[in-house]
Amino acid sequence: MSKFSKSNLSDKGITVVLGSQWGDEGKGKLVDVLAQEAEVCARCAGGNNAGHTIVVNGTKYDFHMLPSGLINPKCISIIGSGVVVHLPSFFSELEQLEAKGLDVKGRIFLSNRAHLVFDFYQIVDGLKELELGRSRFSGSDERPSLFWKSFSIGTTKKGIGPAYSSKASRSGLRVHHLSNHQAFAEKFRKLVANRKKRYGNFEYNELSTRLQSYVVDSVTFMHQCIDSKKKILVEGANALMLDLDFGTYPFVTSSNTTVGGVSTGLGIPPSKIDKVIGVMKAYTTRVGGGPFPTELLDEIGEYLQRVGAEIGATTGRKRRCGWLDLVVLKYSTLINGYTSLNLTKLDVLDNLPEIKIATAYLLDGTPLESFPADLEFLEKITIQYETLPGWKTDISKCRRFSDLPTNAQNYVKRIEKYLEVPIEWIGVGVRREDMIDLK
Ligand code: 2SA
Ligand code: GDP
Ligand code: MG
Repeated sequence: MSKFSKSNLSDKGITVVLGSQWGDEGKGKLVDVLAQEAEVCARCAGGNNAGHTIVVNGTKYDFHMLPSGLINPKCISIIGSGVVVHLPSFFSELEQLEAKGLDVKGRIFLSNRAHLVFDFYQIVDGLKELELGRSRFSGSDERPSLFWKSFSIGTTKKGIGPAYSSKASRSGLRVHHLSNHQAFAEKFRKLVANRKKRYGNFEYNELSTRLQSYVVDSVTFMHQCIDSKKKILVEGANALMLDLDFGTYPFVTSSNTTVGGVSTGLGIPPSKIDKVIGVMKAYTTRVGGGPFPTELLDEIGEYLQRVGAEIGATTGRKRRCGWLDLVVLKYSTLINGYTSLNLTKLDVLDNLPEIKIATAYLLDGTPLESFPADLEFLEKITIQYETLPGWKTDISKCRRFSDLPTNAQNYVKRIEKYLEVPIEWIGVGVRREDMIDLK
């Protein structure tokens, strides 16, 4: 039984949790809360570039490739065909969870259509970053990550881009290839031979025998779960502004992190999706390179980084911080069609005397209709901000909307009004229970 009075998950179809900004909004925490009711939790895109941090009963869990639903001992998890899988990381993440006392046996499955990430993809990823960074910043002391015009993407160097590139160019290897050792070895040799010319010699340890008990046809698996009316939760990774098509290209990840990725990454029709929950931070962060219109390079940015503990869960990099950007959120809402929102980390704003929200991008005084495709536009715009008074009160113990100070309530209401989407949860701390349920 859920501790919440009303059901969190749809009983009419699949519930999806997606990042609505540049990632690290707190998707993992919401997935953990919702997974208390879920029978199945699925990942559909990305790989172990993701980092979802969850704190339960004083234990901190960092999920990268595995679905966060694994914390619920009754929840089965599946990694869909849209995910790219680095097998050594898959096994080491499983071992880390087991070391923390989670029994994952028989509860985690992997699509036979998922593409493999090889160690050499990670090397290629790193070398490409080096090349890109160098091309613009050689001989400069400037911090490339602060300049979106830096050609370096600031990837996690987990080999995500090279793996999806191989997939798109039809030379990738998938999980099912591992079941035929000889054919796999031959294909792998070919793949490496192509890269060798440029990036030297690579080796890969075969983990195929160990893997077999985890492998399923995820299309059959998902549709059996749908037909038997199981409660299904999909955990998005990364976020809308990092989507390969709709994000700040080329400063994006290499998968579809938007709602379309749920269908393509799991083999389920959009009509089976009922709820799409957008997770949004009460301010904005971005890790890696690329444009960030509301970025704060001052002491408020430092405050948000420090108080929000904004450090990459996968790479340990400091996350860049700035004001909430409703232009981004509106664009995000258009694409993902959120049925509700989880506003997170509102507590991080507790000590600010005033808080700004970006409400429009102005070009020669006229608001842009939406977030621009051409990043050069961002150089020409001015940002229209609204300033709201802060609340200067610790809200971490608030559990009902009415417990929040009036100024915090007004901040929430302003966001809801602008986006025209109901906020159903508000995060006020890192722990599972630090959540206001507005339903
Ligand atoms: P990649 O590695 O090819 O996917 O990198 C491409 C861009 O996508 C960004 N990216 C992320 N942004 C936020 N969070 C991510 N996960 C980790 C976390 C990040 C970390 O939870 O903190 O630890 O640094 C994530 N993964 C990829 C990346 O920064 C590039 O801008
Ligand atoms: P994800 O990638 O979207 O799952 O987010 P991450 O786990 O990478 O980053 C979110 C961070 O914020 C994690 O360290 C969470 O423990 C923390 N967090 C989540 N929700 C809240 C909240 O409401 N308040 C505070 N203070 N921290 C939160
Ligand atoms: Mg994260």
